[in-house]
Amino acid sequence: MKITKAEFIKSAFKEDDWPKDSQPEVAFLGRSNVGKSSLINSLLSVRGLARTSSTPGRTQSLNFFSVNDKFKFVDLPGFGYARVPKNIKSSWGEMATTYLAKRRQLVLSIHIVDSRHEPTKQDLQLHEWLDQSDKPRLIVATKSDKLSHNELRRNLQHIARVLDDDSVMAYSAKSGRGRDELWRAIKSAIELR
Ligand SMILES: Nc1nc2c(ncn2[C@@H]2O[C@H](COP(=O)(O)OP(=O)(O)OP(=O)(O)O)[C@@H](O)[C@H]2O)c(=O)[nH]1
Ligand SMILES: [Mg+2]
Repeated sequence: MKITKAEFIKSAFKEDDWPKDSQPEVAFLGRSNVGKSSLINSLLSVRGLARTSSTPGRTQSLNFFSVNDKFKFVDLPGFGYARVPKNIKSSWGEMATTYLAKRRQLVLSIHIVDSRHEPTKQDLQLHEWLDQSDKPRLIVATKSDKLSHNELRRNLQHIARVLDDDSVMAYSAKSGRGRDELWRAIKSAIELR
């Protein structure tokens, strides 16, 4: 995919704030600090477009990015971060699940997990939740640069088994590993719409 234009559009804290046009949207979901914003920046080759941080819980609204004036990326808040204030914590579920359930523009959900770690209870919940909606989704195991070849292979198999899904893609925002493969999947989801 050739990126000719990538820009931040807006942060949405409620449904009213969602963009009104009908362009297809790809959502990025996963545990806090797993690397959602980094993945978006890596796909778009723009450093700092989606704000990243070593402080988990950085992204607390739905952040919309426009790509090539044709489709959008949506950076969803990370779940499972214990130290965010309670009101924000409970609003994750609400904001993100409302978006996932209602958004007609959503053509693909990308569930991001850490290739080093066991999927959490919340990963399993999200996975089940996405299973029940009939929208396409895929699992991306990021930070793969932090593992040896053998560790990565083992962990990918493990994640695939635990989440009962044989299509787990390895990714690294640092090296760009998996970027072409993921773009192919995104492209076909957008075109199939
Ligand atoms: N080595 C390595 N580090 C990564 C990779 N992806 C993300 N990181 C680091 O992981 C940390 C969290 O990344 P973010 O992209 O901010 O994670 P996030 O999921 O958007 O976090 P929240 O918005 O807080 O939920 C940052 O310090 C990143 O630099 C990767 O592929 N490899
Ligand atoms: Mg983020």
